[in-house]
Amino acid sequence: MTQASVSFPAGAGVREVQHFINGRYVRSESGRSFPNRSPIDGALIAEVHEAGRPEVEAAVAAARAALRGPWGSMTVPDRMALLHKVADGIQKRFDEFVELECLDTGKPWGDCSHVDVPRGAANFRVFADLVKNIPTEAFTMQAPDGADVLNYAVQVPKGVIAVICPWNLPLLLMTWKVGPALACGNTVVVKPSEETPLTTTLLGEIMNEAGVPPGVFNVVNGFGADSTGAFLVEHPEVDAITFTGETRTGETIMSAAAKGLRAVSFELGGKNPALVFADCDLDLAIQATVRSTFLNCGQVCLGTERIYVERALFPTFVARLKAAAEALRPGAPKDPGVTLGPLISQEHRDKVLGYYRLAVEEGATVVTGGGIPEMPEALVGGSWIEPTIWTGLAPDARTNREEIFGPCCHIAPFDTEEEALHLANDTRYGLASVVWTRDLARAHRVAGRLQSGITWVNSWFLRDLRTPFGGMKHSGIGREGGVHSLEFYTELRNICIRY
Ligand code: NAD
Ligand code: 6OD
Repeated sequence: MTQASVSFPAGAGVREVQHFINGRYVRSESGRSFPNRSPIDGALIAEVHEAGRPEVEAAVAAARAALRGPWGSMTVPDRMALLHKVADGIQKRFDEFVELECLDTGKPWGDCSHVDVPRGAANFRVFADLVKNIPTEAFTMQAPDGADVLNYAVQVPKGVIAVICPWNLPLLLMTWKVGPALACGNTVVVKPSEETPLTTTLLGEIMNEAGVPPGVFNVVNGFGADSTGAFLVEHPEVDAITFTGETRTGETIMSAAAKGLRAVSFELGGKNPALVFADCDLDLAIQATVRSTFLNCGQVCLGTERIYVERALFPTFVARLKAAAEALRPGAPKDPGVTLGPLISQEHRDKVLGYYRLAVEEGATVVTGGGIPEMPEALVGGSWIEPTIWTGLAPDARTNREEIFGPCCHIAPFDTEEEALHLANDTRYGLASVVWTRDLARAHRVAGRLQSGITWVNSWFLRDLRTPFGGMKHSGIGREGGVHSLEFYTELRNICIRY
């Protein structure tokens, strides 16, 4: 593997992950760092510098200054050309990004090279192309004295954007925000998850290689509460905050954002339902539900944790999903045939195993899984866990109501469309839902009544990046994607000229 030259200077095989501020990699003034361990075997993969207030201060100051520099006066075509160069840079070092993302998350190489890294590049291209083609509103009118008037709207950057990211799709979710933020002319300070700092930090090199001016893209590494994340969102020179993570963290960040009345965009948790009607294409439904429940070891916010199946199909569906779950092969990212990685950390595994125990206490029948798989000796230190399916729980069981964020789901039967809708919507979350049916009229009817930001019919995790993305209820605030991202990352100004 190519060792990244600047961000991870090799030191006895363990990377040193620094911050990326004003176009340079820097260490923490305090010398404080924390270990980054592989979820595959628990091995130490990096020492990560923890940004204190001085580093956050420097990053925000650099981002503020960059708004006044060449970046601020760059033409839109030039800015968009730079963002395409960033995408090219990710593609040029594709394998390095895949390697680092796999190292940090433990996910299978195939998943990372088909989903995470291609989307990392696409997130720059899509928004660069979109911004170039965005129209503006303009009206001509007459003033009372008959003078001509041109009244039009212009979009200007919001300023310095704090980007706070989770660990499940580190590069994909970070660039999903950084791409549009930069396309709109803002500057960013990114705080990757403490669990997954590698690809975000590497992106600094790509920015420099592409010629993005210093200070436009900054990275501060560290923890959330009482650490880097909190220092960043509290910083008065941050103009807006975009965050992906847990609903509870969103509440904390929202109170920090209240000071100074900063805008927020939140992509939060979910407890997503799938409704499977007896007339569905069962092969397709099983194939996609295995992905929606177990992809990334169940650590996808759009993943399915509650499945409702029309009673006639219930036993067959349960048996088919069980067989498919048991066919998943856990293992290291590059091992041939591996389809399941570990959970992100031992701490997260403890949380998920807590739910595995709770489900049994709440009266669940364990259809499959429920524990820790036997792994080869070299991998026993990893945070491996069995894909798990339950039946038999009451709708108000905590297992059925709280986001687990692991490779698990509960399957329950339903008798009528109305009942299925009631069960699906009976949650405080509203991120995603899936409907499986061949009946087009039903598809429209049910999709229209589901309370979630996105509903997939006969598919999952498929969408045009120009469409809105976000959650209802406790799953988010605002929408990103296409012009909706541009709404968040710009201020819309009204200019009225009498001439
Ligand atoms: P998390 O909320 O624990 O952490 C997310 C980020 O916030 C991390 O970088 C963390 O350090 C930081 N953070 C924590 N406390 C903070 C504070 N007080 N101030 C500032 N920053 C703080 O989430 P996670 O465990 O990393 O990710 C999993 C969660 O993310 C799940 O709930 C999942 O559903 C959600 N998620 C949602 C989406 C979506 O699109 N809706 C996408 C991915 C993940
Ligand atoms: O595809 C995306 O843009 C997106 N935000 C996906 C979120 C996945 C959650 O884990």
